[in-house]
Amino acid sequence: MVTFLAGGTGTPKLLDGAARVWDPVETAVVANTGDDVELGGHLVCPDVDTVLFAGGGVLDRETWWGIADDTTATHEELRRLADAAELGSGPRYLGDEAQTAGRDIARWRRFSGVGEFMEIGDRDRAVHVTRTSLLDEGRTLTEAVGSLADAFDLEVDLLPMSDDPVATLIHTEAGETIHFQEYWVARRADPAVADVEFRGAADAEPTAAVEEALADPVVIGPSNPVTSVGPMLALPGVEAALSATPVVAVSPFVGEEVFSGPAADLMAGVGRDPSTAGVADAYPFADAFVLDEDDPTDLPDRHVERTDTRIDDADDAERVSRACERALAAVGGGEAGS
Ligand code: FO1
Ligand code: CA
Repeated sequence: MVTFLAGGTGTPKLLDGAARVWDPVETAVVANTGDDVELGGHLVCPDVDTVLFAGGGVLDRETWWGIADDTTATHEELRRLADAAELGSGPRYLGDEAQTAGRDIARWRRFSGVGEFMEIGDRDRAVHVTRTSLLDEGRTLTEAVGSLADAFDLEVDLLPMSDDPVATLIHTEAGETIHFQEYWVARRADPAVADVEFRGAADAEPTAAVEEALADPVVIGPSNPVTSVGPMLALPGVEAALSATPVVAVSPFVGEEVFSGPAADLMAGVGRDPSTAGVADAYPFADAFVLDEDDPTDLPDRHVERTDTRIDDADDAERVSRACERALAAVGGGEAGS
């Protein structure tokens, strides 16, 4: 058995080749839910859904979110209605504390559907309607995602990190507090980041299924350590569980160069070195690292495997997966060379 921690695009790209190395039926994928938003009444779980759609063979691989060739008729009509009625544009937070049973957390991820600031495809929306309806019927998020995984014929066990809400909030240098999706989608990662907060994480729990999965050897793909992996590490008990099991992490950096995305700005924003060395500091529990062959970083107290870590296709993902497998074998997490 092996468990991946997934968020953003880094680990999902690695998973494309992981099935050639580890039996997908014996693979668990714990997905970040700090990016989740309730938008127009529907719970959108971007990092869960990237794994869901990739595993189901329907992911839009240009963007690494949403469903390939999806239509956007409903989204366009939502925009048209807002324009026509001059309702304005951009994210609109819903702050009704009465609906949140005194918990401040939910409203930080709850947005009006007016003008729909994120583009939700028509088929993608069907997933959000189904998920939200299952929650409304009393299922947990883990159960709802399990049903969606059945619908997409997923082989891996896809586990949201928690059934409790956690909201990744960006504190900007300008003094604002905004949800990650406002920072990323509406502001195009433009505001300078002063700090990142995982609101609700201290009161949230990893699920029993996640706790069980974290007893197996763990692979952290080249996901962004701050907003993709950080929310999982902020849950009570997760770092302790990772300290007690073999863990290999793939650096999303080559030295100080990041492959893609906002990882460097976010690392700097939370006071970490935007580099492989900074990732190693963020993952003190990681026994091993897979680093790019051109990465000059020396990690004397960890086992290091080197390969070309750029992942553009399934063959690249298989190569990096094999390096992870060798690294895990070296630190007591299974056999190499299968
Ligand atoms: N990213 C964008 O840049 N623009 C969008 O309009 C957008 C919509 C969207 C809808 C559903 C979904 O699951 C993801 C979506 N994303 C969009 C991606 C998302 O903002 C981030 O890439 C992830 O949260 C980071 O992991
Ligand atoms: Ca460990």
